Amino acid sequence: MEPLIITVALTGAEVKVSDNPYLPVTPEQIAKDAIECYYAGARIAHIHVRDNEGNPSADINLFKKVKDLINKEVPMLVQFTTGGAIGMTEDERAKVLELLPDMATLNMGSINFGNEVFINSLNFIEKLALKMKELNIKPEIEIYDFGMLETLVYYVKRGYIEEPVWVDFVLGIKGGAPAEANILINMIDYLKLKGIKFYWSVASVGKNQLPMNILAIVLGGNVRTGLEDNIYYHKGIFATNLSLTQRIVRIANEVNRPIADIDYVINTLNIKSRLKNNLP
Ligand code: KMH
Ligand code: ZN
Repeated sequence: MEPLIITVALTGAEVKVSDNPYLPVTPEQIAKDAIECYYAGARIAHIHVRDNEGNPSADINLFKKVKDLINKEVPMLVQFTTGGAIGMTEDERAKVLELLPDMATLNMGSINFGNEVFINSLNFIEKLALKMKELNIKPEIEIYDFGMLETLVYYVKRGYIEEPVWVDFVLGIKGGAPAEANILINMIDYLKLKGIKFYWSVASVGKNQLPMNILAIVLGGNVRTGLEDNIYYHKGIFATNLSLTQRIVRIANEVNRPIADIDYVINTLNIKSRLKNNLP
Protein backbone atom coordinates (compact mmCIF):
# COMPACT_ATOMS: atom_id res chain seq x y z
CA MET A 1 0.00 0.00 0.00
CA GLU A 2 0.95 3.64 -0.43
CA PRO A 3 3.01 5.24 2.33
CA LEU A 4 0.92 6.91 5.00
CA ILE A 5 1.28 10.67 5.46
CA ILE A 6 0.65 11.77 9.03
CA THR A 7 -0.16 15.37 9.91
CA VAL A 8 -0.19 16.43 13.53
CA ALA A 9 -2.41 19.36 14.48
CA LEU A 10 -0.63 20.30 17.66
CA THR A 11 -2.52 23.12 19.33
CA GLY A 12 -5.47 24.57 17.41
CA ALA A 13 -7.44 27.57 18.55
CA GLU A 14 -10.22 26.11 20.65
CA VAL A 15 -8.63 23.74 23.18
CA LYS A 16 -7.30 25.22 26.45
CA VAL A 17 -4.61 24.00 28.82
CA SER A 18 -7.40 23.63 31.37
CA ASP A 19 -8.98 21.08 28.98
CA ASN A 20 -5.77 19.10 28.54
CA PRO A 21 -2.62 19.92 30.54
CA TYR A 22 -0.40 18.53 27.76
CA LEU A 23 -1.55 21.09 25.18
CA PRO A 24 1.55 22.89 23.84
CA VAL A 25 1.06 26.66 23.79
CA THR A 26 4.45 28.41 23.86
CA PRO A 27 6.56 28.32 20.68
CA GLU A 28 9.06 26.11 22.49
CA GLN A 29 6.38 23.66 23.60
CA ILE A 30 4.77 23.55 20.16
CA ALA A 31 8.12 22.97 18.43
CA LYS A 32 9.12 20.31 20.96
CA ASP A 33 5.90 18.37 20.35
CA ALA A 34 6.30 18.73 16.58
CA ILE A 35 9.87 17.43 16.67
CA GLU A 36 8.93 14.46 18.85
CA CYS A 37 6.05 13.66 16.50
CA TYR A 38 8.37 13.92 13.50
CA TYR A 39 10.66 11.31 15.02
CA ALA A 40 7.59 9.17 15.69
CA GLY A 41 6.43 9.41 12.03
CA ALA A 42 4.48 12.64 11.49
CA ARG A 43 5.68 14.63 8.51
CA ILE A 44 3.45 17.72 8.53
CA ALA A 45 3.00 20.03 11.54
CA HIS A 46 -0.24 22.04 11.45
CA ILE A 47 0.45 25.17 13.47
CA HIS A 48 -1.63 27.65 15.47
CA VAL A 49 0.03 29.87 18.08
CA ARG A 50 -1.02 31.35 21.40
CA ASP A 51 -0.18 34.55 23.27
CA ASN A 52 1.20 34.77 26.82
CA GLU A 53 -2.28 34.21 28.24
CA GLY A 54 -2.75 31.10 26.11
CA ASN A 55 -5.27 32.77 23.78
CA PRO A 56 -5.11 32.28 19.98
CA SER A 57 -2.75 34.76 18.37
CA ALA A 58 -2.07 36.04 14.85
CA ASP A 59 1.40 37.33 15.77
CA ILE A 60 3.67 36.23 12.94
CA ASN A 61 6.73 36.47 15.16
CA LEU A 62 5.34 33.56 17.14
CA PHE A 63 4.67 31.58 13.95
CA LYS A 64 8.20 32.31 12.74
CA LYS A 65 9.69 31.20 16.00
CA VAL A 66 7.85 27.88 15.88
CA LYS A 67 8.89 27.23 12.28
CA ASP A 68 12.53 28.11 12.96
CA LEU A 69 12.69 25.92 16.05
CA ILE A 70 11.19 22.95 14.20
CA ASN A 71 13.30 23.25 11.08
CA LYS A 72 16.50 23.82 13.03
CA GLU A 73 16.03 20.27 14.23
CA VAL A 74 14.06 18.30 11.62
CA PRO A 75 12.94 18.68 7.96
CA MET A 76 9.26 18.45 8.92
CA LEU A 77 6.84 20.34 6.67
CA VAL A 78 5.43 23.33 8.50
CA GLN A 79 1.84 24.19 7.71
CA PHE A 80 0.44 27.43 9.10
CA THR A 81 -3.24 27.93 9.72
CA THR A 82 -5.05 30.60 7.74
CA GLY A 83 -8.21 29.60 9.59
CA GLY A 84 -6.83 31.14 12.75
CA ALA A 85 -9.52 31.55 15.34
CA ILE A 86 -13.12 32.71 15.09
CA GLY A 87 -13.14 36.49 15.35
CA MET A 88 -9.78 37.15 13.69
CA THR A 89 -9.87 39.46 10.70
CA GLU A 90 -9.03 38.25 7.21
CA ASP A 91 -5.84 40.33 7.24
CA GLU A 92 -4.74 38.75 10.52
CA ARG A 93 -5.41 35.30 9.15
CA ALA A 94 -3.62 35.90 5.83
CA LYS A 95 -0.49 37.44 7.34
CA VAL A 96 1.21 34.09 8.02
CA LEU A 97 1.72 33.69 4.27
CA GLU A 98 4.38 36.42 4.44
CA LEU A 99 6.59 33.91 6.27
CA LEU A 100 6.58 31.58 3.25
CA PRO A 101 5.64 28.38 5.05
CA ASP A 102 5.83 25.14 3.08
CA MET A 103 2.09 24.77 3.44
CA ALA A 104 -0.95 26.64 4.72
CA THR A 105 -4.57 25.74 5.18
CA LEU A 106 -7.24 26.94 2.77
CA ASN A 107 -10.74 26.55 4.18
CA MET A 108 -13.23 25.98 1.37
CA GLY A 109 -16.26 27.74 2.75
CA SER A 110 -18.23 29.07 5.70
CA ILE A 111 -19.95 26.89 8.27
CA ASN A 112 -21.51 26.92 11.68
CA PHE A 113 -18.60 25.85 13.86
CA GLY A 114 -20.05 24.63 17.12
CA ASN A 115 -21.94 27.60 18.44
CA GLU A 116 -19.96 30.08 16.34
CA VAL A 117 -19.74 30.86 12.66
CA PHE A 118 -16.52 30.26 10.70
CA ILE A 119 -16.52 32.66 7.78
CA ASN A 120 -14.61 32.03 4.55
CA SER A 121 -16.08 34.09 1.73
CA LEU A 122 -15.32 33.21 -1.87
CA ASN A 123 -13.52 36.52 -2.14
CA PHE A 124 -11.20 35.58 0.73
CA ILE A 125 -10.68 32.05 -0.60
CA GLU A 126 -9.64 33.48 -3.98
CA LYS A 127 -7.27 35.94 -2.38
CA LEU A 128 -5.58 33.27 -0.28
CA ALA A 129 -5.42 30.77 -3.14
CA LEU A 130 -3.77 33.23 -5.51
CA LYS A 131 -1.29 34.38 -2.88
CA MET A 132 -0.33 30.79 -2.08
CA LYS A 133 0.10 30.00 -5.76
CA GLU A 134 2.28 33.07 -6.27
CA LEU A 135 4.44 32.26 -3.22
CA ASN A 136 4.75 28.50 -3.85
CA ILE A 137 2.93 27.65 -0.63
CA LYS A 138 1.06 24.35 -0.86
CA PRO A 139 -2.54 24.73 0.26
CA GLU A 140 -4.14 22.08 2.40
CA ILE A 141 -7.79 22.27 1.43
CA GLU A 142 -10.06 21.94 4.45
CA ILE A 143 -13.43 20.41 3.56
CA TYR A 144 -16.12 20.45 6.24
CA ASP A 145 -19.20 19.85 4.15
CA PHE A 146 -20.27 18.56 0.75
CA GLY A 147 -20.91 21.92 -0.91
CA MET A 148 -17.31 22.89 -0.34
CA LEU A 149 -16.26 20.20 -2.81
CA GLU A 150 -18.04 22.06 -5.57
CA THR A 151 -16.18 25.23 -4.61
CA LEU A 152 -12.92 23.29 -4.70
CA VAL A 153 -13.65 21.87 -8.15
CA TYR A 154 -14.53 25.37 -9.38
CA TYR A 155 -11.17 26.81 -8.27
CA VAL A 156 -9.13 23.85 -9.51
CA LYS A 157 -10.71 24.03 -12.96
CA ARG A 158 -9.93 27.76 -13.12
CA GLY A 159 -6.32 27.35 -12.06
CA TYR A 160 -6.49 29.01 -8.63
CA ILE A 161 -5.55 25.73 -6.98
CA GLU A 162 -2.98 23.43 -8.57
CA GLU A 163 -3.05 19.65 -8.84
CA PRO A 164 -2.28 17.40 -7.17
CA VAL A 165 -4.64 18.89 -4.63
CA TRP A 166 -4.03 18.02 -0.98
CA VAL A 167 -7.44 17.69 0.64
CA ASP A 168 -8.18 17.25 4.33
CA PHE A 169 -11.72 16.13 5.16
CA VAL A 170 -12.64 17.56 8.57
CA LEU A 171 -15.68 15.55 9.58
CA GLY A 172 -17.84 15.74 12.64
CA ILE A 173 -17.74 19.46 13.38
CA LYS A 174 -21.09 20.53 14.86
CA GLY A 175 -22.50 22.32 11.82
CA GLY A 176 -20.54 20.33 9.21
CA ALA A 177 -20.80 16.91 7.60
CA PRO A 178 -20.95 14.02 10.06
CA ALA A 179 -18.02 11.70 10.68
CA GLU A 180 -19.43 8.70 8.84
CA ALA A 181 -17.84 6.27 6.42
CA ASN A 182 -20.42 6.70 3.67
CA ILE A 183 -20.03 10.49 3.76
CA LEU A 184 -16.26 10.23 3.40
CA ILE A 185 -16.48 7.71 0.58
CA ASN A 186 -19.02 9.82 -1.27
CA MET A 187 -16.80 12.87 -0.99
CA ILE A 188 -13.81 10.98 -2.37
CA ASP A 189 -15.89 9.53 -5.19
CA TYR A 190 -17.22 12.95 -6.10
CA LEU A 191 -13.73 14.41 -6.56
CA LYS A 192 -12.74 11.36 -8.62
CA LEU A 193 -15.86 11.76 -10.76
CA LYS A 194 -14.86 15.36 -11.44
CA GLY A 195 -11.44 14.22 -12.65
CA ILE A 196 -9.49 16.04 -9.96
CA LYS A 197 -6.01 14.66 -9.18
CA PHE A 198 -5.82 14.68 -5.40
CA TYR A 199 -4.45 13.07 -2.27
CA TRP A 200 -6.46 13.15 0.91
CA SER A 201 -6.37 12.88 4.66
CA VAL A 202 -9.05 12.73 7.32
CA ALA A 203 -9.33 14.75 10.50
CA SER A 204 -12.22 14.25 12.82
CA VAL A 205 -13.05 15.65 16.20
CA GLY A 206 -13.37 14.14 19.65
CA LYS A 207 -14.20 10.46 19.88
CA ASN A 208 -14.54 10.23 16.10
CA GLN A 209 -10.88 11.05 15.51
CA LEU A 210 -9.57 7.51 15.94
CA PRO A 211 -12.21 5.57 13.97
CA MET A 212 -12.06 8.05 11.09
CA ASN A 213 -8.26 7.94 11.13
CA ILE A 214 -8.39 4.13 11.01
CA LEU A 215 -10.87 4.26 8.14
CA ALA A 216 -8.50 6.56 6.23
CA ILE A 217 -5.62 4.15 6.83
CA VAL A 218 -7.50 1.15 5.45
CA LEU A 219 -9.01 3.08 2.53
CA GLY A 220 -5.54 4.16 1.40
CA GLY A 221 -5.87 7.79 2.50
CA ASN A 222 -3.86 9.71 5.06
CA VAL A 223 -4.30 10.89 8.61
CA ARG A 224 -4.46 14.08 10.61
CA THR A 225 -4.23 13.52 14.33
CA GLY A 226 -3.33 15.77 17.28
CA LEU A 227 -4.72 17.66 20.22
CA GLU A 228 -6.35 20.36 18.07
CA ASP A 229 -9.02 17.82 17.18
CA ASN A 230 -9.13 15.49 20.18
CA ILE A 231 -7.83 15.74 23.74
CA TYR A 232 -8.41 12.18 24.95
CA TYR A 233 -6.46 9.00 24.26
CA HIS A 234 -9.26 6.94 25.77
CA LYS A 235 -12.35 8.17 27.60
CA GLY A 236 -11.10 10.14 30.60
CA ILE A 237 -7.40 9.66 29.75
CA PHE A 238 -5.60 12.67 28.35
CA ALA A 239 -3.78 12.27 25.06
CA THR A 240 -0.55 13.95 24.05
CA ASN A 241 0.41 14.79 20.49
CA LEU A 242 3.05 12.10 20.72
CA SER A 243 0.75 9.39 22.06
CA LEU A 244 -1.78 10.08 19.28
CA THR A 245 0.93 9.99 16.61
CA GLN A 246 2.47 6.81 17.99
CA ARG A 247 -0.91 5.11 18.05
CA ILE A 248 -1.47 5.89 14.37
CA VAL A 249 1.97 4.53 13.49
CA ARG A 250 1.28 1.31 15.39
CA ILE A 251 -2.05 0.82 13.62
CA ALA A 252 -0.49 1.54 10.22
CA ASN A 253 2.22 -1.03 10.93
CA GLU A 254 -0.43 -3.62 11.77
CA VAL A 255 -2.07 -3.23 8.36
CA ASN A 256 1.18 -2.93 6.41
CA ARG A 257 0.97 0.75 5.60
CA PRO A 258 4.54 2.05 5.60
CA ILE A 259 5.05 5.51 7.06
CA ALA A 260 5.90 8.12 4.43
CA ASP A 261 9.36 9.62 4.63
CA ILE A 262 9.78 13.33 4.11
CA ASP A 263 11.01 13.04 0.50
CA TYR A 264 7.97 11.01 -0.43
CA VAL A 265 5.68 13.74 0.94
CA ILE A 266 7.60 16.54 -0.79
CA ASN A 267 7.58 14.76 -4.14
CA THR A 268 4.06 13.36 -3.98
CA LEU A 269 2.37 16.59 -2.92
CA ASN A 270 4.73 18.72 -5.02
CA ILE A 271 5.90 20.95 -2.18
CA LYS A 272 7.60 23.61 -4.23
CA SER A 273 9.29 25.42 -1.34
CA ARG A 274 11.43 22.32 -0.84
CA LEU A 275 11.80 21.26 -4.44
CA LYS A 276 13.03 24.66 -5.61
CA ASN A 277 15.23 25.80 -2.77
CA ASN A 278 16.27 22.44 -1.43
CA LEU A 279 15.53 23.68 2.08
CA PRO A 280 16.50 22.19 5.07
N1 KMH B 1 -9.95 27.39 14.38
C1 KMH B 1 -10.95 27.08 13.40
C2 KMH B 1 -12.00 28.12 13.40
C3 KMH B 1 -7.52 25.97 10.05
O1 KMH B 1 -6.61 25.78 10.82
O2 KMH B 1 -7.35 26.41 8.91
C4 KMH B 1 -10.43 26.85 12.05
C5 KMH B 1 -9.24 26.02 11.87
C6 KMH B 1 -8.93 25.70 10.47
O3 KMH B 1 -8.54 25.61 12.79
ZN1 ZN C 1 -6.31 24.42 12.57
